[in-house]
Amino acid sequence: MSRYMVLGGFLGAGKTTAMIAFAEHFAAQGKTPAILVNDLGADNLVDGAYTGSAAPCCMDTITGGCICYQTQELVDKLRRFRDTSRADVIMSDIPGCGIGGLDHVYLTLAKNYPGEFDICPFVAVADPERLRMIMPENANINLPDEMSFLFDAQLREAEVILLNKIDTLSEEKLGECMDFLVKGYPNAKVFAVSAKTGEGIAAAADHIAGNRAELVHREIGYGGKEFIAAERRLSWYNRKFFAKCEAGRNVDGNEFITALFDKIRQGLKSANRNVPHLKAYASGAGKEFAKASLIGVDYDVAFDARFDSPQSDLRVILNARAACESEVLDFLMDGAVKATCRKFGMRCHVFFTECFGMTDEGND
Ligand SMILES: Nc1nc2c(ncn2[C@@H]2O[C@H](COP(=O)(O)OP(=O)(O)O)[C@@H](O)[C@H]2O)c(=O)[nH]1
Ligand SMILES: [Mg+2]
Repeated sequence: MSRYMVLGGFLGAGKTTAMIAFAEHFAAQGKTPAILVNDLGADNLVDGAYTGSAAPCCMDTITGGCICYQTQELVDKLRRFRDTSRADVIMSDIPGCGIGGLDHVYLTLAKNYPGEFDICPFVAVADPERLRMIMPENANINLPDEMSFLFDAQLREAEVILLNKIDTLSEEKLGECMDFLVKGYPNAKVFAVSAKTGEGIAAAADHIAGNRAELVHREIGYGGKEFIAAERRLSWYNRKFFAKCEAGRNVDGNEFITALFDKIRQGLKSANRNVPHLKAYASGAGKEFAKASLIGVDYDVAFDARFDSPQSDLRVILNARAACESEVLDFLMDGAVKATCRKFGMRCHVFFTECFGMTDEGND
């Protein structure tokens, strides 16, 4: 029987990076891991492209909505991983607000497909930088107040909390975060990890894969007033475009992405909006690709992969999950893409764009 685990957590907390790190760990143990990438929009996902390139395992996607509300498709994909790929550990993430999977995925699978999947403890990935908003320091991290509800609800829902990005923390700060999580969320087992460096990943992965979910409902206010208020603040933007130099010319693809992100950052900052997660995956004419992330307008652009050589053209997938109205986001993103292409002397062909608020028609 395949084991199945779901990782919840806020935008940019490190769910995708943690799934890839877990996959590396399981593969090194001789297991066959698989990753199911899930998102709300159409199939133009940075996470899908990046996981396909970077993870040592099979991967598939479910797009167009959360796995919480696509049980039949989820079960089809899980069965295919189990029966065709012979996967023994399957991982997937929860998009959107990053909560609700315990009821909508775990309890639904247990009730409607009893005995089919070995369900592991429910996981929340927490970014220490975001935790500052709900910790005693009550930090202003330039996100809407409504997000506090989500950060807390994610942790209350979890049976296992991964305090991620510990490579960025001092000993003192790590102690404070662990103390806060262990005392504040006594129903969860807390692991301190860095999905980036691999620290703590083996112990956390073995614990999750070696245990079973309790399969008991936890009251987290899903669907309530605070939940809806938080959802209303978030919008999704996905674009796929092709940027091409004039014949004989090249650009530095890493600089292109940095300039694009800076332009988006500027636009959002001047509109007093934010982007909890902005992601780009760009591939060139050859096999090289770059992937970058920004977890807010006040942070640095982080590259998970870079181009080593100049590129004559770039196929770019751009995903933003923003605290911004969808109309404003659409306008700003389009302007930033076009301005950046102009700056680099590239022609821009847009293949696909979608932009929606989480509570716009059809999405709530
Ligand atoms: N420093 C550091 N960065 C991390 C770690 N895990 C993830 N990141 C970075 O955080 C950003 C968001 O990670 P991602 O896995 O895409 O988050 P997701 O939205 O939860 O799937 C990326 O730039 C990652 O490289 C970590 O352990 N340490
Ligand atoms: Mg992700």
